[in-house]
Amino acid sequence: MASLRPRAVLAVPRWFTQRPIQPMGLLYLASMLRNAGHEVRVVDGEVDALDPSHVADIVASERPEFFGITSTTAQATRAFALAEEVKRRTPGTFVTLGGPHASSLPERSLEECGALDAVVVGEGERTILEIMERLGSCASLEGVAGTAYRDGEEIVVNPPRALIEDLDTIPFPAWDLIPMHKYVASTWFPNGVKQYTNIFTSRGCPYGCTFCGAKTTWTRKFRARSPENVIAEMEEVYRRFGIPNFFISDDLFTLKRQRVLDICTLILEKRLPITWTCLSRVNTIDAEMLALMKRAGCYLISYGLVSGSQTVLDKLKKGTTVEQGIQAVEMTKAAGIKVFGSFMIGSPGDTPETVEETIALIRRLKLDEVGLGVTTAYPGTDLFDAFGSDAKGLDWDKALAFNPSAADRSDVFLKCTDLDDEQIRRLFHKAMRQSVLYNPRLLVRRLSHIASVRHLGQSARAAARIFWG
Ligand code: B12
Ligand code: SF4
Repeated sequence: MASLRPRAVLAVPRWFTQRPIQPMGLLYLASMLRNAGHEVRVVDGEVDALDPSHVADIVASERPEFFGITSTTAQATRAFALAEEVKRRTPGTFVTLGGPHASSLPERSLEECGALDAVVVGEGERTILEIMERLGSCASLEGVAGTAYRDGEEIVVNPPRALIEDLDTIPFPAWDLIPMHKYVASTWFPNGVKQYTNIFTSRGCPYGCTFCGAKTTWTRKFRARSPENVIAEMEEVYRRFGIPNFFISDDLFTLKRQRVLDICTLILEKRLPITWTCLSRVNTIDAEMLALMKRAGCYLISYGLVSGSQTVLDKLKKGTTVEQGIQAVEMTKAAGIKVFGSFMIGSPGDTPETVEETIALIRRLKLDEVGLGVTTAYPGTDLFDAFGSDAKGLDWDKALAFNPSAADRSDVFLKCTDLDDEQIRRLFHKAMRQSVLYNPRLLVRRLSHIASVRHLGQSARAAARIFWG
């Protein structure tokens, strides 16, 4: 007899990232659904280059009860287009959006995309199970915490869902549902490393940087998995897929010192031959900790250095100093760990002079990798509340303004500075040029990590835009 259980298809909309990243949110949801006995399929439209019509074909053939899309703000227009196509082809399927964009703007998402039956706000693992139960009994989403839904012409917003207290209770991501070999490692890993896996050992960050949207999904509460549970996941990935490289994508992996030491000690005790990278914050590390991290396989640490101007750091409520940033970089290099530094141009308080301070800092630090962005008021951030919440008719497709790898992005999306667009463009390109020109090692690293003809083309176009406008 055919199963009467509801089935789900979860999808990432096609986009244009240089290197697609495993859709961790969907993989967690999928493993949760499977554990509860539901059949589930994950479609990564980005890694498999699937347009909405292709994904809609898959959904039409599967005829699932539930179709869920994940999306950041930069992907929202594509996510809406995908929802419309699926709804048009398979009207009986319940169509939902989750992820940072829906969590930041639930009502607006339902208003802007008529094909969405509901959106999920925040942590999704328990919410999706409850939605599936409701769909199974044909009931509405009335009272389902962490959702907003359409009830006739009305949009109903339910109360938020309580966070999962013990992260160890969440099953490991369902990696077997995606083509793991297609996710290619970047300069965040040693040359020659082809594959890697994302891993989250904690959720949330207590700090209050005004440009950050992490609080939308996780609140400011920090929750962590036990070191044993983290190591068990690493061992499983290594055993099942032969992948010994991990990108610890936690908002702030190094927040709890003892926990980091415990994880490193376990890696060493188990003699796991792994390489890993992580995201950190300059006031949460010290020499002893870095030395152990290095011994346990840490290859690179990414710091949000943000600006060379203390005034700008303070305006962004970064809560760290330029000097702490310099010391953290030096300490990390001294431990033999590579450093990725992220900077932003066009923040509140930025003037041509403060941007020059940022450029001077980038030149001085001679980082192994530099990430540069134009400060953008993304939904879910304090900056959005200050600069963007009243803006009407925003084109989410432009939310990656000035990202040099994004084709034809030349206007600033929701800027938060007095600098005009032309000044931002000029200073941004100058910072890009100088971060490379004064640091030839960085150029060599980037060239040696070019992964495909598509990637080569994107990189060449980006370089042309930076060097010749
Ligand atoms: C890894 C990462 C990336 C990767 C991959 C992005 C991707 N699309 O997966 C890379 C490096 C490419 C990247 C790039 C960018 N990123 Co990014 N990134 C992250 C990071 C650190 C982790 C994402 C993740 O995997 N989280 C873990 C999983 C478990 O969480 P999740 O995806 O949110 O899923 C949970 C819930 O949201 C929900 N859920 C999610 N989807 C769905 C779907 C359904 C149907 C349901 C029911 C539930 C549900 O359930 C899941 C489990 O609880 C987050 C920070 C963060 N705190 O999440 C930033 C973050 C998502 N990125 C952000 C930004 C701004 C960007 C960029 C625009 C930066 C830039 N200027 O270039 C680009 C845009 C890229 C894009 N494709 O849109 C912002 C998003 C803000 C916003 N409103 O969009 C975040 C929140 C960072 C921040 N702290 O502000 N990013
Ligand atoms: S930018 Fe980093 S340190 Fe600041 S709030 Fe976000 S995750 Fe925390």
